[in-house]
Amino acid sequence: MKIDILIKDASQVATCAGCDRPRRGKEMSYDIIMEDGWVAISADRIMGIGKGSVPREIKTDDHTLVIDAMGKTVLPGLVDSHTHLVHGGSREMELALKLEGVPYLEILERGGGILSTVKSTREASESQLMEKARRSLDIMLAHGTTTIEAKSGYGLNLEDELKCLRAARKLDGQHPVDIVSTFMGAHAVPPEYDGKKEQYIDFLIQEVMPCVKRMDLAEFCDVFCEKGVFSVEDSRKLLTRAGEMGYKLKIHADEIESLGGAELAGELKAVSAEHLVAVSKKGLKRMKDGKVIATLLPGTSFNLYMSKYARARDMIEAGLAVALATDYNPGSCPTENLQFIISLACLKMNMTPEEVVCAVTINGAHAIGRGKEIGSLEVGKKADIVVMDVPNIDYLPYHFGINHVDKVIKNGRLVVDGQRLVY
Ligand code: IZC
Ligand code: ZN
Repeated sequence: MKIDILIKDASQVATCAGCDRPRRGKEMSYDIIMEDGWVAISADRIMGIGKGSVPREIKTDDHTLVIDAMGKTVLPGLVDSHTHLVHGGSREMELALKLEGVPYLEILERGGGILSTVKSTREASESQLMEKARRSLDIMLAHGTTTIEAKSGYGLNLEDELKCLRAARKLDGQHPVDIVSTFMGAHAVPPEYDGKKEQYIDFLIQEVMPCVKRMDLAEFCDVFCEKGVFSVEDSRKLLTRAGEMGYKLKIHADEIESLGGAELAGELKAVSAEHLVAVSKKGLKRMKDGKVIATLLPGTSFNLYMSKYARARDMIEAGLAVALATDYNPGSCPTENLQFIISLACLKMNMTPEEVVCAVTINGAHAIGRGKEIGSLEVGKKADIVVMDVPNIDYLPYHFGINHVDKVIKNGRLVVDGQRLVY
């Protein structure tokens, strides 16, 4: 077989291989790493991987790109399983309020926060939204992220939700980063439905969700279940109908207040529950029973000035599968850099480097329904691979705040070389 790319002599290869479902509890830390390894790629697939020197049957020729990864670490392309990619505008003006101590939910109550981004998003054209999102995708790719999830939820009417979802779908076709879309019309109640939340929920269920599904613009449905936004009852109604329409389910649960979103995720067997900073013990138990992935977003705690971070250790000890993501959005977490999240997860949530690597690769892939294709380095999987200029995975969280990426291979193609985009 023709080898298009051969990566050899890597000091470590984080394979994350050998488990065809999310890794739970202790599974998150064993058999993640292979010392001194190589990976062979043919077309868009991994066709060989191993330890030590490359065996003779792996035949290279003049056409093979040979990457010497001596002193470097090879990982699966990072998966950012929770982002709010497509939106207009920015919210740096909220920084001063935040510094004065005004809470996130109060800024939203005053008509700012999410609603200020809704205004900018409605004012933007589809191509303006695409150009802004494309710049973010480039930053993500340059930092080693090869697949993301992207939520709608800044349009909050039929036309503007469709505009954002179409933008994501077009970018998925045009940009090397793959995008899995989530419909999140239940992100906030828009101004035209102020005081009429029930009617807004009915509008989503009767008009928007069936239309998005018919146009095949989103695979998942998500709800911002939070005090003053959507209650557990609202979320149950929305997500139950979403499930009947064929959406897979996610839920922003117990981010700021312990409402019971995690319990609901377990009850509805959601694929994942996100945030979970204020989750109850019962919530964790229900999630375990429902095999719900815990998607943790420590960048949000960091950026919202919260002293509390999600209790990752309790979750892992309870046997849950944990994924980590940026939550990239213009308000609570304006960063595309998943490597910074890796550092926060270690330093603020006591996760080990092995657990963190698992959480941004194979578990992230399962959290967006792509665990069979990506997230680990094994024969037959898609060749989405990052070469980091670090001698081992411990170095990633340790040397924080910088970009460690040397090369990125997406779908078997070199797309980042020496930190420069080359696609
Ligand atoms: O725009 O503030 N938490 N949604 C739920 C967000 C944060 C995004 C935002
Ligand atoms: Zn979010």
